[in-house]
Amino acid sequence: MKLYTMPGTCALACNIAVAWEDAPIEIVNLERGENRQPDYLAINPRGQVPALVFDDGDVLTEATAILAFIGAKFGGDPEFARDQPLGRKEAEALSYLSSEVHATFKGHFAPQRFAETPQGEKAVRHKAYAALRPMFERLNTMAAESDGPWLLARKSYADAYLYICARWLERTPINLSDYPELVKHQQMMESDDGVLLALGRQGMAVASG
Ligand SMILES: N[C@@H](CCC(=O)N[C@@H](CS)C(=O)NCC(=O)O)C(=O)O
Repeated sequence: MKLYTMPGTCALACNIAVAWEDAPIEIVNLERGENRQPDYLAINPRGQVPALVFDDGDVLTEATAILAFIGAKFGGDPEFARDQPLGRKEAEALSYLSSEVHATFKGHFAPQRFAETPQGEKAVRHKAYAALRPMFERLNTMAAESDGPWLLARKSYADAYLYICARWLERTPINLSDYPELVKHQQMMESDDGVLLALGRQGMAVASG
């Protein structure tokens, strides 16, 4: 199996899960732009990462679906099964990170999708920041209530997704330091061998230290 990633992208969450499970999945780290070339468009016509290519040629896209597959196939902990309390919470957190937080970042990374003029794009970005702040408040509260530093009671794939979403704040006017639990979260993640391995495989450096 091959997992297609690109520096700085949400594919990092899947890459971290691969590292945590020591799963036999090769990481193929594209350079920016390669995702829009015919070779990759043949894999994912939307030109987005992540994509997981199976040995029989089948392709799975969508970060949360890939994480669900990795957990089901390689994750050995029954507490993360979807019919268990922790597994239910992990599914909920991943859906929130993907469909709410990640989707809102599109207003920052691709404002042209939602506006037709430079002024309109500026307004879209402004709206995205206004929407992201309470989302990061909520994530900060979740981490605080979980007894920290993890988002849930224990380290989960939601931490991997949260880590990359929090890294995207570096590219916005929002400061991670406004969310102290998430600063601690980032530091914990960056002291984790699996995270460091995944960062290296994706051509990324740590944010802290
Ligand atoms: N819904 C998809 C979104 C994937 C996505 O937005 N990928 C971005 C990186 S985070 C991407 O590949 N962007 C490159 C592009 O669109 O050209 C998922 O959750 O996997």
